[in-house]
Amino acid sequence: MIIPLMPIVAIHQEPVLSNQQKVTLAADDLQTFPEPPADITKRNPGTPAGKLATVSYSSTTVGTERKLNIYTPPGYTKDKKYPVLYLLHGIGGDETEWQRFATVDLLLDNLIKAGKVRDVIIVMPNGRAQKNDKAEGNVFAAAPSFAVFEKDLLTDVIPFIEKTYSVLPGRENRAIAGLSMGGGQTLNFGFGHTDLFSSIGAFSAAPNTRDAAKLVPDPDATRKLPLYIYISCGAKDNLLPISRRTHVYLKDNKIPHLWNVDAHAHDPTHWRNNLYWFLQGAFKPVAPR
Ligand code: FER
Repeated sequence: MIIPLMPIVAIHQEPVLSNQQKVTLAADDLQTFPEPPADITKRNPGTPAGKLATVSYSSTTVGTERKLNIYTPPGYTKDKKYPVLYLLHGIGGDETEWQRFATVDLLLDNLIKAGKVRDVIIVMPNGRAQKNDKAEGNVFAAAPSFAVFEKDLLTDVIPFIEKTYSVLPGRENRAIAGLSMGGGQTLNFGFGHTDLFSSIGAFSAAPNTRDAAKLVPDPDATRKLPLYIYISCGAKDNLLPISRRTHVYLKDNKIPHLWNVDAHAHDPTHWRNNLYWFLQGAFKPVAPR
């Protein structure tokens, strides 16, 4: 009998960044949030389960049908309306990455059951806005398409979600967060569209992050907005200076934000843990000061 060989499928990971141990910490690079309990993504048989689905939308930006993953909370019904988090992956990922790295469905089921997070929809799109949006070959070559994704998100993804799902309108009900390239997209798109988003969460933001003065050109106006800003990076991640320069600018300009430097590197544990803490403050904007 001939047993067919299974094809070897390459599972993409975020790039392993070199010299991770050589990061020098500044005095206020502190761990604001503790390590979460070990069981935050444990499947608990008695806990109501949300649904994870893959759906397609027509992208006028790219000119193709594109896929996104979406989590709807337990008991999701058209009779209620829900806030939405747009959650963006890294340079080596796609719409499946957050689920693979953080088991978003189990994380949310547990947070909702514990009363720590409201019923919320999580949209995980593919942030590589080009015809071939697979994470293949030299993943860095697709970096420009992560900027093009701003248009796809605003003109294609959000309108599709808001007409297809039972969604609360308004900036106070939209959050954006992401890891690495997706963290840079989050800061660029989030600060660029504070009329659309009230919560911004960037974990291990990559060098696609705009310079802070371009990101927040009018600090006096931004300071007055009800805006929840959460920035994190691992102490062993050599991209730390990117996040730190954003944090320092916000701090110097007295713009309220959270800054969490934990002991991790450029890795899924950092992303899962910081999504866990970010979510517990999202949709509850910090009062203007
Ligand atoms: C870079 C280093 C890292 C870069 C992007 C990344 C575009 C992204 C890493 C990731 O998403 O994990 O110089 O330039």
